[in-house]
Amino acid sequence: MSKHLETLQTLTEYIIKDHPDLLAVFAQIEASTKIIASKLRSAGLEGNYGITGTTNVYGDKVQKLDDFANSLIIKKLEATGQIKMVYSEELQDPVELNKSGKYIICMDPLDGSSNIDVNLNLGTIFSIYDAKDFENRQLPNGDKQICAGYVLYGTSCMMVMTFGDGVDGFTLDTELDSYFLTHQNITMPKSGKNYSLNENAYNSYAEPVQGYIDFIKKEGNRKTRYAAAMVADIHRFLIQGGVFTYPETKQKPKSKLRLMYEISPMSMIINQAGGKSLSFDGRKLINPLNIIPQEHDQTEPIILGSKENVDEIAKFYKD
Ligand code: AHM
Ligand code: MG
Repeated sequence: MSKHLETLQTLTEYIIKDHPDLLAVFAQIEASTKIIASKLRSAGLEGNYGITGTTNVYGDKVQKLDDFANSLIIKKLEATGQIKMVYSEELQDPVELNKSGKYIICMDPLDGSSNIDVNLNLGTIFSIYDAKDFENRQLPNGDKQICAGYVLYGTSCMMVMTFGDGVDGFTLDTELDSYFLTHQNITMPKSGKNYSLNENAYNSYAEPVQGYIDFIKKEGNRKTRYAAAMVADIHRFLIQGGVFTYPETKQKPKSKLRLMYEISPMSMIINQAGGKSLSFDGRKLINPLNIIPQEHDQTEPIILGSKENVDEIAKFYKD
């Protein structure tokens, strides 16, 4: 073996060293994501493609593996005894696991579900909050996250996370069944040529977004990168630079992506890696981490990525 794995910190060592209170929680997130990764690899063989026949709170058809990932993570988290509430993209209502639990978890158990049946990239997104900060079922707001992370189920399985002090990435060694710290202190490029945006919606975008699309088309040296899984696009941009957008449209001023499950955790990660994240409140661009959720399934427009790319788009909102 030429991997020098003995020189790399494991996820467990990393958590023991700096966040020992979260050891049980991370042990269970780790276990869940390893099982999900394995289920995804064998989905075609085990007949796990396809839908359950139900729809979620957003009207999306729930895939069998969406349901599997959601139930699995909740069950694993419950076993820690430390989780007060779980809010999930796949739950109609949040679940209370332990009244006196120390933490609140928000998650998108399987992001990019349209990729399941075609064997493409998927992710799990999670946020951890201190339950003390949110009495009486007050919804957690992004700037109070104590940790935000995602797992990318790609050619390798990777966990990327921040505790508010930089971003680190761990790669799963499937032979040893452990995550190893392979990407320390990820700093994203200040700008990049990549962008993720559904240009087919051009006619329904508002003027600033149309202006930006016209501008980059005229310039002619950008690269569209659309994985249909936010985790995959963001991971690319974190490493290579670029900008991810899911903006407001005339028909849907609140766009599609979920504040508590997708926007808040990804914004914290991007900010911690030196990037930038903006939402739009209908009048002006705002920091999405300052939005106080009114509903757990609230959606918001989002632009996030390399700082210069985000600032470039922001100019079209000012003009
Ligand atoms: P999901 O969590 O239901 O899978 O939806 C979220 C995904 C994002 O990951 C991705 O960026 C976006 O939806 C793609 O949307 P669309 O399929 O409308 O292009
Ligand atoms: Mg999602």
